[in-house]
Amino acid sequence: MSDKTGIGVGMIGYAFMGRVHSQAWRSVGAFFDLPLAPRMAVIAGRSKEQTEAAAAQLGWADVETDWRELIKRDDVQIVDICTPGDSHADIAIAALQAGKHVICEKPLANTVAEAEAMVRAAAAAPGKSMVAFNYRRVPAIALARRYVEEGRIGEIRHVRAAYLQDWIVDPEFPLVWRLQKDKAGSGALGDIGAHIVDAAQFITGENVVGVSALTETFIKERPLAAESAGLGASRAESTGQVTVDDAALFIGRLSGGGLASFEATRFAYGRKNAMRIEIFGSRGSLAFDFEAMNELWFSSGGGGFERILVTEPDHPYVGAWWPPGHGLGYEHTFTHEIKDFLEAVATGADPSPSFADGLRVQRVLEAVEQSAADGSRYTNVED
Ligand code: SOE
Repeated sequence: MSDKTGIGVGMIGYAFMGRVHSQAWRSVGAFFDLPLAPRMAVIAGRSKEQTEAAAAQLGWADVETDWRELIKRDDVQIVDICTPGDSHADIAIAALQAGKHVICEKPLANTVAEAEAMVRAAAAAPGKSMVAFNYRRVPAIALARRYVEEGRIGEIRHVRAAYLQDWIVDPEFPLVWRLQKDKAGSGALGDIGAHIVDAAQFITGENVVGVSALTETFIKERPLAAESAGLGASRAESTGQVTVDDAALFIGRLSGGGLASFEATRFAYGRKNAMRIEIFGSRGSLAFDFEAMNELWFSSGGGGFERILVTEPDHPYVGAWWPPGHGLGYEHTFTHEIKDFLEAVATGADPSPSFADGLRVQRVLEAVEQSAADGSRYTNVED
C-alpha cells in the first residue's frame, strides 16, 4: 500500500500542450520518488464529445465542459492550464482564489496587465503557482545554468538566442488561433520568443533590461480553418487577416552589462523546433540546440568547443531515466517540471519559474512590441 498522499489534478485543454502535460502526469510517479501521487481526476474542454475522447485517450477519470465547474471540484487540488493565452488570467486567478495550486502554460498571459493581476493573485493565495517554461528542465539547459553558477563562464558578454520553426511557411496554412492577436496575444514573439527570453534569463541569472526590435508578418491573409469558413463561403469570405507577427528579431542589453540578440520566427524553412542559445563569457562559453537536445557544447577558450553528452546520472534529472547515452526527449522536460512542481507543493517551497518570472518575460515581450511599433532606434540605410 503506497504511503504517498494523493493529490487531485484538473487540466483545462487537450490539444498539444494538454497531450504532453498528460504524459507528464502519467509518468512522473513511475520515474521520480515523490511525496505526492497525482490523480488525473478531470479534464475540461468546450466540446463534450472531444473532451470525453481526450479523457479516454490521455487517462483522465472525468470531464467537464466548463472550467469554472472544474475549479469548484473537491477532487481537484491542482489546476493545470493548457489553453490559449487569452484565458490564462481568468482561469489562474479564479483557481488561486478557490485555493488551488496552479501550473500555467507559457506565456503567462497575453498582456503585462493580465500578468500583473496573476502575480497579485498568486501573492495573495495559499496555493502554489508556476509558469511552464519547460525548456528550463532540459537537462542540458539545467547543466548550462549550473556551469554559470559555478563561475565556469565568468562574466556574460553575449547571449545569442534563436527559436526557429517553419510550420506556417505555406500561405494556405489556415488562420489558427496562434495567428490571431485576440487569442494568442502575439505570434512568434510570445509563443516561442518567450521561451528564449526566459531561457536566457534563467541560464545567465540576469535580466534583459532594454531592447530594440523588428517584427514582420510575411503572410497577411490566410484561409479560415474549415469549421469557421462557413458553408459555400467564397474565397473572399473564407479568408481572414493575420493579426500577429510571423517573426520577431530583437537585440538587448543584459543587467550584467552584456549584449543579447534574439530571433523568433515561424518562417525558418527547414528548421522544425530549433531552440538555440549560445552564452559567451569572460572565462568560457556554452552552446545548445534543442534539435540535439542531449548535447551541450562547452568552451573554456583554448581548443574551441567540447561536446558534453548530457546523459550521465549526475546530470540534472537524467538519473531517473536511462543509462548513459540513451537520451531523453521533448516530453521528458514536462515530466521534470511537473516533478519539481509537486515537490514544491509537498514541501511548501515556491515553484520556479514563478508567475513573477513570467511577468518579467511579459515585460520584455511588451518592450519588443513597443520598440517594433515605433521603430525609434531603426535607421534607414541611404542608397
Ligand atoms: C509552437 O508551435 C509550440 O508548440 C510552442 O507553443 C511550445 O511552447 C513549444 O514548446 C513547441 O512549439
